Amino acid sequence: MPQGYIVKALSGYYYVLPEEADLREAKTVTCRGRGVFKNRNITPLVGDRVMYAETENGEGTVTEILPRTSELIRPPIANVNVVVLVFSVTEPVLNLQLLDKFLVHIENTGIDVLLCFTKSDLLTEDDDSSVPKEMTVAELERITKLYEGIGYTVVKTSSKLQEGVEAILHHLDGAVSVFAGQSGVGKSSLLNAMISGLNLETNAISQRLGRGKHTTRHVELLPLTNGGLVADTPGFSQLDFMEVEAEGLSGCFKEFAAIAEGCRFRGCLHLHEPDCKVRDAVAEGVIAASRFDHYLLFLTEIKDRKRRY
Ligand SMILES: Nc1nc2c(ncn2[C@@H]2O[C@H](COP(=O)(O)OP(=O)(O)OP(=O)(O)O)[C@@H](O)[C@H]2O)c(=O)[nH]1
Ligand SMILES: [Mg+2]
Ligand SMILES: [Zn+2]
Repeated sequence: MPQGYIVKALSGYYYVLPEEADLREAKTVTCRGRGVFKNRNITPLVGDRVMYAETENGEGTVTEILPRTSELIRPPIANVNVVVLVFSVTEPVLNLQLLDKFLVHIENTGIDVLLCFTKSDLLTEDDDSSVPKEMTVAELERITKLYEGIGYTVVKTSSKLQEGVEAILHHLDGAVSVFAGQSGVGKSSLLNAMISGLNLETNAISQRLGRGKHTTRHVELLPLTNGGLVADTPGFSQLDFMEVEAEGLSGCFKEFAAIAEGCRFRGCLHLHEPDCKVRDAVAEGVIAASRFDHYLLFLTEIKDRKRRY
């Protein structure tokens, strides 16, 4: 029985890309799910590797879902190896608290992350810029060093100038990846710059609201010519900590992990416990203050969430 990847799910149909297909042709087989899936509460996801049977009308039936290596809930997608976390240097303004929140969620899934700063063409040179929302070259450099120091790969791009596009492609070689980030940061624009002939809908940010308006509305995996698959996703601005526990939060801050092993107490929350090495590291500047501030903030959010239920 043939195998393939579900690259799109829409209105009860699964679009399956045959495994051996020439990715540049990207001819998919339109499939229905097997009847028993519904009874067993099985939902095929975009990214699923499946077995399918071809039916007489040229369509098909997904008969089996192969074991998943990962499963994301938002966006709903399976078998992702890399999340490309996309933030624009400005428009919308770079929000490090939101960036750290996304990172916590991704670290919690265990999937690799590639950090991408878009719209580098909008960086300003002057440090005492009169427009406060603008981002300077030096400031982005500082932020890049911070996240590289933690161990993340950071790529700076401009879809407008076609800058950094090759670097992104290189990092996604052969992977199943997903673009995540706020609405309007330029995810679809970057994909258009990466894949020749692609023309995803993109949209200017509403000036009045100062944020994007969710131009991309569904999840779809697009073939990269180097053999990878990449998904554009609708941007989202709200994330909650439904899946992260207070005890697990520290472990989602990558640079805390090794240091926390030196804390006197196992399960130290780095609040007021004696002999807390994480707090020491913050005082010494080894851990960035912004990261620790966000840790404390998220910890409070998690505890408040618990109280509400
Ligand atoms: N100056 C500049 N503008 C860009 C760049 N990339 C995207 N934009 C603009 O930013 C706006 C939003 O781009 P999109 O690609 O639609 O953003 P998105 O992240 O896909 O947004 P959603 O689909 O709503 O999540 C558009 O007006 C783009 O023209 C860039 O590299 N430089
Ligand atoms: Mg989009
Ligand atoms: Zn501690």
